[in-house]
Amino acid sequence: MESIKDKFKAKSEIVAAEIKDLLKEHGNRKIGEVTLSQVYQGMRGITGLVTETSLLDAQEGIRFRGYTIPELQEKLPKAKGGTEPLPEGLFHLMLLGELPNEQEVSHITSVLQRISHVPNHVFATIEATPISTHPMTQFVIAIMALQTESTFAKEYAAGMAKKDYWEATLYDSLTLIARLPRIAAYIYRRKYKNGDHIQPDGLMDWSGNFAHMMGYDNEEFKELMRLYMTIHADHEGGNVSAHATHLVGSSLSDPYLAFAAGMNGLAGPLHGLANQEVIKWIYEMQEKLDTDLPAKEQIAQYVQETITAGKVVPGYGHAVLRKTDPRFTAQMEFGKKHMPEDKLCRTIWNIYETVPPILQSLGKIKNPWPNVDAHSGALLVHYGMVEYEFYTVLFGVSRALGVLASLCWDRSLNFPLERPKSVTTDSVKLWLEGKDEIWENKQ
Ligand code: CMX
Repeated sequence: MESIKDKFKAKSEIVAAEIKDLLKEHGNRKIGEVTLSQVYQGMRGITGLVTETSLLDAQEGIRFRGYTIPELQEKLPKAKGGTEPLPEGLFHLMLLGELPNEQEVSHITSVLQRISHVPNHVFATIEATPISTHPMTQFVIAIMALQTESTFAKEYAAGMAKKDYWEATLYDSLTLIARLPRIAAYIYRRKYKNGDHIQPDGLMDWSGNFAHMMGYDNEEFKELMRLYMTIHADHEGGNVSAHATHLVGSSLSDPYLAFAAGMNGLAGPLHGLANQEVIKWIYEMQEKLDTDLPAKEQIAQYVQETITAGKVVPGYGHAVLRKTDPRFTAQMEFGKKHMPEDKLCRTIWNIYETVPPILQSLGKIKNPWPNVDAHSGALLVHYGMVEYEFYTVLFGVSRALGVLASLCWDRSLNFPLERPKSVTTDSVKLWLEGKDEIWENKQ
């Protein structure tokens, strides 16, 4: 822990000084203009946040501290005998801005192992929910139960000075990341495997141990988890889970409260829940067409029916991306390498060839291409994880790496309470009539 802490402190002091100079010299420079449509339509394209951990390019996709997914796959340390990156390494990269070597990654793995013990009351809280409770709801409830462990909350109550916020945030973030796999695996085994729980293996890497606790000791599945935990970790700062974590954290709610807020956002079907929706939608299509390998013409027909019914095609479209999501491509490559004949994967690839032109023909969708959620479920089903309601929990465990690394930066850079201006439609009308200067910044 000490070495991560010391390196983060040194790095954040440098960045804080750079930002201070940057704002002194350029603080008044305009970064863009805002239209009325943007205000009404989800603030698309308005730059209003700083998130250090990753940056999304509409054409190219995500870069984590400047590195694309294929670059991460090449450069980040791997598990022994593996070819996919260890997500602990990505956390190091996002937190410290530097690619780690093998030793640095093993250090993070062993720190996480040491602080991974989940107190019993968290399991008791999960057990208090009806078994039918959605896994994401159980996950959020468990995170809230774990909040009793927050160092930030305790130290704040004891009068912690502002300059020390980052340290308590880092400690809480690492503790949460260490414990989430055990919590998620507990929910999985409780809901789907008759409560037959599997103890952690203290010698395994973070994702390998997660796979093990869920009951998947197949080496290939562990590799999938390493890839999965890497590619879902971060998608710059404006997406719902990252933004909600940042927003709630800005009121100095501790990392547990802030992360739970992010997870509530991830549980929405237009965001992380889309991974469950994709498989549910395909299962419904298979049932309706009475085949486990529908032809492209049948898929096209089913897509039309979905659209006519006023529903979205899950796994397609994106608020920022305008090309195929490289996270989709990374999973497709994993599928082509490990399960080229898998019928569900072949269906995903057929959907990929069928859906974009249909969506494009609607004339309103900005991005007809698949996002990360279009592929993930099929790979999980291949290894036997068919319980699609659980998929968003996997996304959530991964997302902790990015949003909590960002929260550490928020506190170390002393970012203030987030409080954008809102308006009413009546005030917009007055403004249009020249009677009220709502955007003239009267505050
Ligand atoms: N199927 C059908 N219609 C779609 C669509 C899809 N997959 N994606 C967008 N559209 C529609 C929108 O509903 C909107 O229609 P209206 O004008 O009638 O309301 C229109 O096309 C324009 O939307 P857009 O500007 O292209 O997309 P947005 O930025 O508003 O929304 C997103 C982005 C992701 C919410 C949307 O594409 C969607 O609902 N996709 C399906 C759900 C999904 O896969 N979500 C996961 C995203 C990745 C993640 O966060 O995990």
